[in-house]
Amino acid sequence: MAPVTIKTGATPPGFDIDPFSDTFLADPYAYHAELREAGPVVHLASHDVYGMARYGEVSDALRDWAAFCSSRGVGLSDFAREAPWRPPSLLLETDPPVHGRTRRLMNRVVSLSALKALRPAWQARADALVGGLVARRQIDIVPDLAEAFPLAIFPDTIGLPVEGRELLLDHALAAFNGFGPRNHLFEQSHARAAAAIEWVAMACRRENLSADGWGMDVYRAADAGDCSEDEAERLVRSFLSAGVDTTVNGIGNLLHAFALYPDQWRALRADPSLSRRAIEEGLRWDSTVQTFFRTTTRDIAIEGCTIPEGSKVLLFYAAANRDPRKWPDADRFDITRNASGHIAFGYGVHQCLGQMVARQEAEVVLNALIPRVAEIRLAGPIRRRLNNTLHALASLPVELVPA
Ligand code: QZP
Repeated sequence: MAPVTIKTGATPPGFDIDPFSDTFLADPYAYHAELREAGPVVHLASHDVYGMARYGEVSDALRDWAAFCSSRGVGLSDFAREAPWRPPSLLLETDPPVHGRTRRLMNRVVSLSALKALRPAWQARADALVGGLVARRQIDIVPDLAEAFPLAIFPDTIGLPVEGRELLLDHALAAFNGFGPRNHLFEQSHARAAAAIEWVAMACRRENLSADGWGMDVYRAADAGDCSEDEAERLVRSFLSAGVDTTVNGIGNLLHAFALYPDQWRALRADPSLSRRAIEEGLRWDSTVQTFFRTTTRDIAIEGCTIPEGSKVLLFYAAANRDPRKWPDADRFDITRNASGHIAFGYGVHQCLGQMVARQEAEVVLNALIPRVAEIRLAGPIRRRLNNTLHALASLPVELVPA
């Protein structure tokens, strides 16, 4: 019998470009295609970590929380080797069974009935805000709408102090840069966010929360014995870390897509029942959260290559969401497509706790724009706000052409 060589343990193909470099972050989609084509798993030489960018492999890894764990951090830093820059999140940076307890508690706070109750007030705020913007005609979508709307409703939803709320934006940008390497984005945003981090720590304490917000609901869960007082404080911090810049850039990226594809805006106006599909397609086409890491708890074999135990693996959610193996004509923004199955909100046990909040925010904003705005016309060059984790805009100047 002829000897058979079974090839295992091979090293994945190398990829030299730093995925946290300015050039990569400024235009990630060009590099995502290269990453997907290089193989199902690559070795990212710039940080000696592994990377996966195809839909199948990224979603398989997200499903397998035991082999691809979160408790060693979902950033580049391995909590088993380095102390985290802040106390770990009790949701994001935990594994089952610890995760299940905090997650269930938070799921009860962010309930569908809680959201439904908020919707009329959110719609009224969106209508008033957009009405004023259409009257001005020339606006910058990022500060004037994408930042202004979430800041108008989310702090009230949590029950935060009024003074200093705008610091939430800097706080979360630093948190999201904190998942990357200690590059200039990390250092600059953290230097800038010192006051914001202090404000958030203050705002999360029981005595600073109003009686009718989701923050106090978390403390009520502590009173009922579902978590400790210290855990409640850290869970409220999760709302503030996760709930602001994500929805800001989700709304910004969606409206940017409509500015680039005026035919899609016309299609939405012709059939506003497409707005839910449009939101999912916006998330698929330009995913706010571009990447997160996992850490392997054992050797992982993928098509003859091995990822050793204890490796950091960078999962490119945004690349998976444009994988042509999964999505026909993947680079096209098409609000009539069925984008369900996208992993912009992640997948598996950690799938976004706030996804229904994000969707409701986007929906009321679209509801406000559809009857009032005939066209979202680009009126100048966009500026990006480079971030190690988020695909973010600093400026999106447009003319809102009145309907
Ligand atoms: C989740 C936390 C919003 C997610 C994309 C990421 C996230 C960030 C922070 C936290 C949770 O602090 O719990």
